[in-house]
Amino acid sequence: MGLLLHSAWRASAPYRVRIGLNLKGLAYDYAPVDLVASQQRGEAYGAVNAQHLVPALEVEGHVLTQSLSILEWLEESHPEPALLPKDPFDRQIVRAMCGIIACDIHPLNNLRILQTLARLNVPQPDVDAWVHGWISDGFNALEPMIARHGAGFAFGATPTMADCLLVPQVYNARRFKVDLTPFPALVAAADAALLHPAIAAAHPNNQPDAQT
Ligand SMILES: N[C@@H](CCC(=O)N[C@@H](CS)C(=O)NCC(=O)O)C(=O)O
Repeated sequence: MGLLLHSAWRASAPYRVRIGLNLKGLAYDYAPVDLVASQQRGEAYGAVNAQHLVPALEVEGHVLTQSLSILEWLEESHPEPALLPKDPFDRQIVRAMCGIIACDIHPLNNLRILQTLARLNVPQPDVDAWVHGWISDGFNALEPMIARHGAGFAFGATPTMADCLLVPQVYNARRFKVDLTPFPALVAAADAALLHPAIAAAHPNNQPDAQT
């Protein structure tokens, strides 16, 4: 099966999908989209993803968008190794962890939101407070969940979808210099996950379009 991932090295939504693909052991081709140059807003990329956001995953004539639903597709089409636990209540917890990041943190800190704040002339200290506030708000909810359910990874002792989302969000938090000291369990899980070879390979610095 040929897979082509439209990605951007530092962007967290494609980073989630790279982790998922690597954990499933699936090789893919990489199509870089330059977000700084606004390539995602152009006609060419719009023909791939009408929402003008990365990631998009091309597979067998289909174009899959929305990172969470791509991860769900991966899980359904390639069940092993499983990224969701077997028990329905456990699966729900993993999906809730994903929801905190994908629905309640990331959309508020996305590039287009930060560019909107800049256009509205919001002073930089207020932008920083916005970013830090929403990340910390979500992490406040995640920390006790990971402390309770994590056992090396965010949930349990093997990587799940929660790690696919947590690792990029912690990368983002560090990039924006968020104080992570109130979140020891969360940080420990994210840092442990980074040692997993499949997750390490998905790191922004290891992408063909990395600018370090
Ligand atoms: N909910 C979408 C979010 C996708 C998204 O926001 N991607 C960001 C990069 S992390 C993007 O393409 N931003 C470009 C922009 O804001 O113009 C998903 O999970 O795939």
